[in-house]
Amino acid sequence: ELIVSSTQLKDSVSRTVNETAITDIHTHLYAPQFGDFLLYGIDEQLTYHYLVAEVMRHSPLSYEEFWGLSKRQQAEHIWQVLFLEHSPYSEACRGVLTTLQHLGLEAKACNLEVYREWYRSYTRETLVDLVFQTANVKEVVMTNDPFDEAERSLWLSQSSDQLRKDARFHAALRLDPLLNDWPASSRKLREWGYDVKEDLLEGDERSIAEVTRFVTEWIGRMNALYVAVSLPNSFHYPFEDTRSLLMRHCVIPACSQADIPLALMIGVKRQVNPSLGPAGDMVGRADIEAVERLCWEFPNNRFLVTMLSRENQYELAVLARKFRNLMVFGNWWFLNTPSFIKEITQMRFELLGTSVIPQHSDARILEQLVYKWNHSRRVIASVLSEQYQKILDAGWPLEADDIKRDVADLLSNNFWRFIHRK
Ligand code: RAT
Ligand code: ZN
Repeated sequence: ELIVSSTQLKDSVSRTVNETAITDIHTHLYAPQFGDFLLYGIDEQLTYHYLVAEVMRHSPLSYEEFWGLSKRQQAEHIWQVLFLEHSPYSEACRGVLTTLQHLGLEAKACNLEVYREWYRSYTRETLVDLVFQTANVKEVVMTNDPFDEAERSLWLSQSSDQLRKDARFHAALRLDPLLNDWPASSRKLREWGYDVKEDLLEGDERSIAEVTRFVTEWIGRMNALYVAVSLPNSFHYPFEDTRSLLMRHCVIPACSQADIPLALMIGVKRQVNPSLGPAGDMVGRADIEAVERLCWEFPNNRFLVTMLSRENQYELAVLARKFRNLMVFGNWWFLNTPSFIKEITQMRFELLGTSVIPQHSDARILEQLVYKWNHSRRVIASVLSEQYQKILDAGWPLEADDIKRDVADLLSNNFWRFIHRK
């Protein structure tokens, strides 16, 4: 079917974007087999750390008082302050509303019991089905941390086939502690039977082999699609530090051995206000040359990269023009807001055409898949329509099937091709 008018174009693009099932390449969700690890429900949605940061700007409570409340009380406080006493139009507040709307729930219930009651007729499994269907997401990648004691013991106690039973959930091996806090991680590794020195020096073949063994074992145990790390805005590479050494000699070689990419999420300044707990992290502009040097030094490795600072987006997109082993993905965290998604996605489409992964959800709570993807899909469809309109204007004959192909690439296939699976 040939696209001949602007109305037909807009319809076709928005229909295709809505109907194409998503592969969500970075979330904090867990398969139902992980039990309580999978968060859901109105209380979890309302106590999302994005909303905690917002409520503390209005709340009369001290940090200690807020954290002293039970989860239900925190949720009630946030509902009262952010939704009833002010209009909930921030992205994180609006997200809750979009989710309620798409799940068929009342927008402004007189109290949270109304919502809690609704959830009682669902199990983890049936809610996962409902949410995946409502969000039109076909599969998600989890964030799996072997340094988290609870998660580690789950992987070690269950057969990993059991944990990987639900094919909609894939694992990613997250290595923040290893690369960002070596002193503490090296102690743990020793406890777990890896012969590593805390004072890690270039040429310490034994420690290097042992860390590589640790990474390789966990890639295998999880059947990880990629290895991931979030890095501070002060990240430099190469650099005279343990992180550089571990990346160069352990993590990157383990990735090439397993033929999987390394995902770098760069630009988070952790805990600038620890009183806010998980809501206390800040953004900082980072050094793009670190990514340039990695892509250059390891042409046979692949890097999935997202950066937190708006100021880094342009240079990151340009860098992807220079290195085919670099895949830019997502609008991360504070950038996962419509105005930035629009600006950044448009720039990426102009510089990189269809060879990007425009978005991931970062959902921590199951139902967030609904709003994060609803909001992103709208922006992606509108930016995409503009790009297609420009080539129509230039006389290019555009078919509805071309749109389908491109959208499937953007929302799913680019990822699978980049990681060499499927
Ligand atoms: O977006 C978030 O929920 C953050 O707290 C982080 O988890 C971030 O996405 C990360 O993966 O480090
Ligand atoms: Zn995340």
